[in-house]
Parts: sequence; C-alpha cells; structure tokens
Amino acid sequence: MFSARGSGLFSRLGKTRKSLADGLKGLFGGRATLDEEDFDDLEDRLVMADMGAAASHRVVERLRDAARREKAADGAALKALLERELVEILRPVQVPLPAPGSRRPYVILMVGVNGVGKTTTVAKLAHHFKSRGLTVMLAACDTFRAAAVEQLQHWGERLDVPVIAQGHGADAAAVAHDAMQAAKARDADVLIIDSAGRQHVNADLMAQLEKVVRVVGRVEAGAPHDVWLTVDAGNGQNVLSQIEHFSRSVSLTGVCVTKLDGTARGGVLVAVAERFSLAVPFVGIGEGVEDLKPFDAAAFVEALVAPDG
Ligand SMILES: Nc1nc2c(ncn2[C@@H]2O[C@H](COP(=O)(O)OP(=O)(O)OP(=O)(O)O)[C@@H](O)[C@H]2O)c(=O)[nH]1
Ligand SMILES: [Mg+2]
Repeated sequence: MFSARGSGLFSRLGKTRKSLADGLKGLFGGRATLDEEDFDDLEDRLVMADMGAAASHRVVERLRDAARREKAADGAALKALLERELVEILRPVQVPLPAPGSRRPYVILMVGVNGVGKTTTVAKLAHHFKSRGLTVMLAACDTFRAAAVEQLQHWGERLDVPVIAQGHGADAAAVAHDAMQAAKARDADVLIIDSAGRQHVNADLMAQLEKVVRVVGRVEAGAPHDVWLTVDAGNGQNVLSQIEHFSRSVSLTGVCVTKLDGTARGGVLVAVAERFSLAVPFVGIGEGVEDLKPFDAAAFVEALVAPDG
C-alpha cells in the first residue's frame, strides 16, 4: 500500500485533480448548505472529470439522499460523503498484484488498442517481478507492427530479462507457444506476453488473439492466468467500449490504466469500476519502469478531490 502524497500519484494526476479539486473547493468550501443547482453543478463536474454519466449520477443521487437523511448539507460533510461514495465504487476493483508462486510459469497476456502503453507496462511489470526476486521472461507476440519486437528486446536488455521472439511477420501464436515451452524449460516464475495493438474492427488480429490464448492454454492448463487490457486514461469514455470489445474475444481479468500523469482525466477509473467488475491491480503514472503503482482506492480518491498538494 502507498499513501497518495508519498507515492507521486498525488502530484502526477495533474490536470485531473487540479480542475476537479478546484471546482469542489468552490462548491464545498465554507458553504453552509447546498441547493439543487449545486448538486447539478457537482454532477457536471464529475462528468467533466471523466467519471461517466452513470457513475456521476449515482454518486450525486446518493449525496442528495444523504444530505436529506443525515442533514449533512454543509460543504465539509458533503465533501466527506463524496469521498466515501467514490471509494465505495472503487474499492471492489482494488486488488493486489498477483504473487506468482505455485503456478509456474505465471502467465500474463497484455492486450489493448494501439499506443496505449502495453509494451511499457509489460516492461514495468517485468521490473516489478524481477526486483522481487522472481525470474521473468517476455514473449514478443507483437509481430505485426514494424520495430515492435526490437522495442521489447531493448527493454529485455535494459532489464536483463530474456525475450522470446521470432521477428516481424511471424505467427504470434507460434511465438507464444515457443515462449511457453521456454518458460517451462527454464522454470521461469513469470512469463509476460506482449501483443500487437488492435481495434475490434481488425477481425484478423482479434482472431489471432484468441489463437494466442488457445495455444498458451494448450501448453499449460489454466494459462494465461491473467489477461490484462491496457487502457490510456486519456482516452476517456472510449475506455469503456474498449473493455466491452476486447471482452468479446478474450476473458479479461483486469485493466491496467496508464498515463494517469500529465493531462489524463483519471476519473475514468470511477466509470470503469462502476460498470465492470474487473480488477485494477495497478496504474501507470509515467514512462519509467518505476512508474507503476498498486491501485489504492482511498489514496486515489484523496488525490482526485484534495484541494491542495
Ligand atoms: N506519460 C506516460 N506515458 C506512457 C505511460 N505508459 C506508456 N507511455 C508512453 O506511451 C507511448 C506508447 O507506449 P507503448 O508501450 O509503446 O504502447 P503500446 O500499447 O505497446 O503501443 P503499440 O504496441 O504500438 O500498440 C510511449 O511513448 C510510452 O513511453 C504512462 O503511464 N505515462
Ligand atoms: Mg507495443
């Protein structure tokens, strides 16, 4: 676990937290009571912070109820209630990163649309597991985009982690098969499979992904143990349709949210948690290998709505 302020998440949420927190300050700060217009204003602000219409509506309805019921209509009390409601939505998706052990190799397949940060997240994960004393291998199953294999090999060299590859244009499922065999032969703790960026309209690439999953499962029953969809927080509500589309081809076990630093509108995590019961084991807050943080609902909400920092 980490504290919001200590983790860097707090400051790196950037614009998300600044605009929402400033708005909330205006709404809640020093107010004796909130009227209907204030609640509408709050709902708009949550939508603008990318929490999605459904989640924003639900949260504000609950605040209205609570304000009536508990007579907690003053700004400070409602702000505390808002935080409680957001944490309640987010808590179910907060799960610890898997600790591979009995299942060797523990196989993680990374999927997602183009450019969201899959390969970088694979590298961050490799670093995470390696620094905990586990042996890690990577599979270069993005055989579609030119230079994708080299990109992963470059990370492998930097992190001193073996990369199983066949090169550009090879059959991704064949690479996955090779990598599974190699990981078993070398008794690796973790195998992380990078894959090509694809959209749901790329029928061939979606079918290829299904084949990768089948082949991996044939080498080791139960694998891949995790299929994580990497999403870019900057894609806003599009993230929701990405989850829906990929879920039709593969059984997702979690969502990796990247680029929460900079200009990302991090509220999308609330929309994701409200709509799907998928784990969010960690979030990406930068381009470096250390910029992977376990997702902590309370710390995240604090970072989102705190007025200063
Ligand atoms: N600021 C920031 N940049 C990130 C983060 N994660 C990845 N990036 C950057 O996003 C860009 C794309 O990252 P990749 O890891 O290559 O993305 P990908 O999904 O593998 O891309 P394709 O394989 O082309 O589909 C790179 O410039 C990364 O450095 C993050 O958490 N924060
Ligand atoms: Mg990639």
